[in-house]
Amino acid sequence: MAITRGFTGRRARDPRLPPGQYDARDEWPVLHIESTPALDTAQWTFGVEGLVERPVSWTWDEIHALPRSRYAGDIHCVTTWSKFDMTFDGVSVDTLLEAAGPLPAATHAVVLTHSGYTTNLPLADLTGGKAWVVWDADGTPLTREHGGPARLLVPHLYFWKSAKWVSGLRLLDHDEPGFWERNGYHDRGDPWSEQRYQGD
Ligand SMILES: Nc1nc2c(c(=O)[nH]1)N[C@H]1C(S)=C(S)[C@@H](COP(=O)(O)O)O[C@H]1N2
Ligand SMILES: [Mo]
Repeated sequence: MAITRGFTGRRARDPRLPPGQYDARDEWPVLHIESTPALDTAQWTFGVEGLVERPVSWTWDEIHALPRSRYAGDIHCVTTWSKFDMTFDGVSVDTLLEAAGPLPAATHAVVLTHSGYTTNLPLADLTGGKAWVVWDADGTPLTREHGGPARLLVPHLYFWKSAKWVSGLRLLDHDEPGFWERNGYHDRGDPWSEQRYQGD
């Protein structure tokens, strides 16, 4: 019996998979450096500060009163796992920035968290429908280890930009490296260009 290997046995690489990544399928790894904080939604706040017309801070109830926004799509971690077709619900960072009114001088942001982790982004990567503060993943509240009650979501960049237990954004007129960016990770982290480490 003739066996034609290759025609049925090999699957094409999924075009949604950036270079060097694998499909984690049902697994959603948990990765963070600090210990998981126990944050009560009654105490949780999110603020926009720095180079803005009016610093704004929202409580849990206040941020839920803003227009909802959903991301449906893929996420990519620098440790090489990707997950397809996730949904996250929350509010668009555009909505939050609009309320604070970024000053013309603002070009970058440092993302702040309730647990001390930081990461940095050009404002252009946080605006235009590309970034969210989210509290639901795949229709259920974010678990504490995945950043609950709420985390940042910047899915077009490697997942270390998506700070868990997010507490706010500080707008700056310059780039200021966050935790991993000071410790060898790439400043921007575009998975499609494999910007994993400094010098990539
Ligand atoms: N507060 C905080 N957020 C963080 C991190 C962290 O160490 N602390 N690690 C980042 C990294 S490197 C990754 S890959 C993702 C992992 O998110 P997950 O555990 O929900 O998969 O969280 C990001 N956000
Ligand atoms: Mo990561």
